[in-house]
Amino acid sequence: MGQGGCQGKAIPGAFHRNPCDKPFPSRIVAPIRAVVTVFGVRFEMMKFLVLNGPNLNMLGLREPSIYGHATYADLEARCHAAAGLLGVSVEVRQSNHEGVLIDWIQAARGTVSGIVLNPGAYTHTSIAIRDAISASEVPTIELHLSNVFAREPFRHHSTISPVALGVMCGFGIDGYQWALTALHAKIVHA
Ligand code: DHK
Repeated sequence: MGQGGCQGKAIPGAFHRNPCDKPFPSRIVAPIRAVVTVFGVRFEMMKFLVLNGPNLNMLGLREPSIYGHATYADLEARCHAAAGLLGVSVEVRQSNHEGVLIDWIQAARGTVSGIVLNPGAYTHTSIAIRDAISASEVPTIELHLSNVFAREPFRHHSTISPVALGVMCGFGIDGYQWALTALHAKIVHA
């Protein structure tokens, strides 16, 4: 079904109310559902993607005074816990390669309801990632662990922000939970 339609069949009493009766703004695609089977019962859930760019695999080891002591495994666990609370499914991925991130963003088109993206240093340089977000038409929240505006001037510019639904920065791994919550609310209440 095309943009603005409802992908999959909503199950009454599933994890969240069915938002399919609401019109979606043109940039926000329909709430795409992933099918999860629990004890033989089929649930359809919204599917989110959390993408992390270069050096985020070093979390916990890398400049902890800036990025915190939480590890990448902690970040993944936080995202899965947040998704559990929201009743959505989430996949958390990391790559040090711009092209890989672009491939994932492109593949999200029509298959994922929303993306939380920490592009790492590509935030400040990558027109290609910005174009991939525009092309995918998947609502995307830009996220940074650190408060980039309190850091070096070269971190104050983002190529991503103009095409992002919103920006979260400065809250460490807590930000991932809040970004997922904000994405969910934005889609459900659109
Ligand atoms: C992570 C990076 O790797 C930096 O290059 C960005 C961002 C900030 C963060 O705070 O998560 O400038």
